[in-house]
Amino acid sequence: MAKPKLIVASARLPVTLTKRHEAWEVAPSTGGLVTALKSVRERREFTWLGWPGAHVPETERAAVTRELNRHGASPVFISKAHMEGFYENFSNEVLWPLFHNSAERSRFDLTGWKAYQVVNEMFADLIAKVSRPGDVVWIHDYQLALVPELLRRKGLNCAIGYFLHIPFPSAETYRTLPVSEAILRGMLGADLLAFHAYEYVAHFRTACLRVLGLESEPDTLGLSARTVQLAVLPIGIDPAEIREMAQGAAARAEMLSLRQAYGGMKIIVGVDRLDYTKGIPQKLEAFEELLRSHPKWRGKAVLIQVAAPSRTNVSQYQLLKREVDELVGRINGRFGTSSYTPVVYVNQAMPRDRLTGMYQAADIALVTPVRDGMNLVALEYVAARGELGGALILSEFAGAAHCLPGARLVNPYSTAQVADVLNDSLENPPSPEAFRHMLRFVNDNTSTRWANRFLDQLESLGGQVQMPALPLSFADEPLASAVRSAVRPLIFLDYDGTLRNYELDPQAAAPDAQILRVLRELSQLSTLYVISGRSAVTLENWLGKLAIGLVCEHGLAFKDPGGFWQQRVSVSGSALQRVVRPVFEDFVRRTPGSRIELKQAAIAWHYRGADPEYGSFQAKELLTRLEDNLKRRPFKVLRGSRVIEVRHEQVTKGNAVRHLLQRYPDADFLFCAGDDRTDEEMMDAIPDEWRDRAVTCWVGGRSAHAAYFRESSQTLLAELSKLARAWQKARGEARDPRRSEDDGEERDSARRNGLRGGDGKGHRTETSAATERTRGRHARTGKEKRVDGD
Ligand code: ADQ
Repeated sequence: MAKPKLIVASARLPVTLTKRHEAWEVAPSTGGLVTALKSVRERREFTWLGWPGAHVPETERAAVTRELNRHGASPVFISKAHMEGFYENFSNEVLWPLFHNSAERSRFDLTGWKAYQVVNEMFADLIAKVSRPGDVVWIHDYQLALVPELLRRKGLNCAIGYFLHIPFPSAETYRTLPVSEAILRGMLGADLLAFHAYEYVAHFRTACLRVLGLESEPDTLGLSARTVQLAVLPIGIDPAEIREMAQGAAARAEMLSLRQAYGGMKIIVGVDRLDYTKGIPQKLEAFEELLRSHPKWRGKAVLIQVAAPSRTNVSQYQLLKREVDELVGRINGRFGTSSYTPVVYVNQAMPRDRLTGMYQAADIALVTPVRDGMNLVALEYVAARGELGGALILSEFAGAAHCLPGARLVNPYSTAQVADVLNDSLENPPSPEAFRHMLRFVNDNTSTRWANRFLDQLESLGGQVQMPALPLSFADEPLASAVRSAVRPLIFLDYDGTLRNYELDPQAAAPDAQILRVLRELSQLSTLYVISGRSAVTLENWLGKLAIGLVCEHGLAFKDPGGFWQQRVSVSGSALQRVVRPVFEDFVRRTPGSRIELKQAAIAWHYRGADPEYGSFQAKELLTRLEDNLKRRPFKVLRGSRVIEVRHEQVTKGNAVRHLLQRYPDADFLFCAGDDRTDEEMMDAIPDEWRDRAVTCWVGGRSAHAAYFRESSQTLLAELSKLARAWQKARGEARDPRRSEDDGEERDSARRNGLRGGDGKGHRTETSAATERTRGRHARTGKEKRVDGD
């Protein structure tokens, strides 16, 4: 079977677009990513999306698109103003410095952020347009961090992968970003999130914990509806291409000319983009220190520093250029002679084959970024030297330091240390063994293998990401006919995360006017239950005025529409009090900011208010303690979002659903929606004989437990509103909605829909006054089931 299509998105298309004689010409360019994807492109259908690198007038866009399509590329046309905000400001002046641990350089600006959102949306729109279900989407780098989540919101049924080419900063630095939450949520839209080094994964996990309160494992992060895979995949280069270049005329000429020019001298090379992350001033200072503290190298060692101009219109880069110019002048003035120039500074991009020749001529490569995602120059030096061997002095703050154990690692901020290591490397021949170690890594971890590993891992998640669930739409068949023919519909809805977004403070999640309106409309047309983990008191306060059924504490007690509260399961709670409460109290004492919540049949330990990392650590220990204490007792431990809850095993939403379905056997349509683990129980409890009349919906993404999904509470509510209108239309009952504000109408509405309880007696309908009297009270019935932990 042919592989699904691959859609790659990067800020910039790997092409050069030029207008010549009124016609646009496309010249494919090379680069690490192009090489990495070369063999993938040959094996499967492929499209590359990105900005084409030129501003194309509206009238010429169709022609340019056609031309780019011929090269397997699709352009995202971005206006000059948007490009300035999206690329120059937000990407390069905000995210770039911040992600390289330099918060003080980061210049947040609302206009840039808005443009970033707009452009990310444009990418997501185009991906949605060119993709088919089952395709694979691979998004690259910090410029497109929002795209994964935007695609998910569009309900794209594709595997979504994201690779970050730059470091992820420490959580302390990351939190200074004013839109830290949005960027994390954007990235978390991916099924697979990969980084160059585990250090970045660790920072990312801490940021998710501290900013979003999300816990994770080293390789996975569980969201309510799905799991995000985290991976360490350091990028590689194409060593064969470098070996080939090394044999070519340009490389050989470069090498010979350098050897001739600096005969008898040791050659140290530095090759970088002229960027403040690359540590060029620090490198120059270390070389100056070498010449100062080890005078024997004056006239005997030369530093050839090639610095390709970069982002030249950004002021910080202009300042850096001036600083480097001055430093070079100072060193050459201080130690140079008429026949010796200590620093040879080339402020240009050099052709790759000449760079290869330069590496071949160099005794030492000096790579000292103050922060770098990976650093390809280090890998290129190793590949170019090959069997010649050589010495690589590498900053411990480059991702490459995690992969090249044969390198001499240095702290670029320590001028004296770098100077000493330089001296040592100049004095002593490099260890061939250490170099072979690095060469093996470079030869094994080629860019092609890196790309294949990423795609294999992304596609191996297939079962998880390509779930058959469809976006819920009551207007589309077969749902539309099922809705039209439903005479006795039944609706089960979870509350938190399904009807209402989560709030940091659970008590702040009261229903808004829209939720109340939708529930009210539906209650007049169906039998509706809100099935929640919340207490009866909270549900009563928030929803008690509506003519809907309520199920509290995951099924402990229920109230029929317009009826009394009844406890379905009787629990004494004494075992919970005796066995679990002391343990929880101990953890409250030991974990500042945490607290206990006592429910009728459950005890919960909330640690959202505790230090996020310490809270998670304590939660793990608490789980181990509970496992020991609760052996062979009928309790279930439930891990929610920053909460651990212990409750009787009989009290589950699944049991509540089974119970309700037995009471409504003549329902001809069941709609059930939820968003978290406890709702999986609810969906899984629907018996087979109900399947052909049941519609299940997951909120927040796809789930194996539901046939349909909606992206958010907002979109579910909109759909439920449409459902109500469809029924109103079908029953010719469309009424002025303002009238339903009246409580009296609500009381009547419970009776109006045709559904009766399965005991043949229907459920009790109370007067408004009686409902008030019983509000929040748990009336025991003779039929309740008694369970206890003793
Ligand atoms: P960059 O920041 O661009 O990439 P780097 O990994 O060093 O950094 O790649 C630079 C490339 O440009 C290399 O292939 C190098 O040979 C070339 N280059 C550098 N200076 C040059 C010059 N003067 N003339 C010509 N060519 C020059 C981002 C991240 C990195 C990560 C890569 C890949 O910042 O950390 O390694 O993506 O993921």
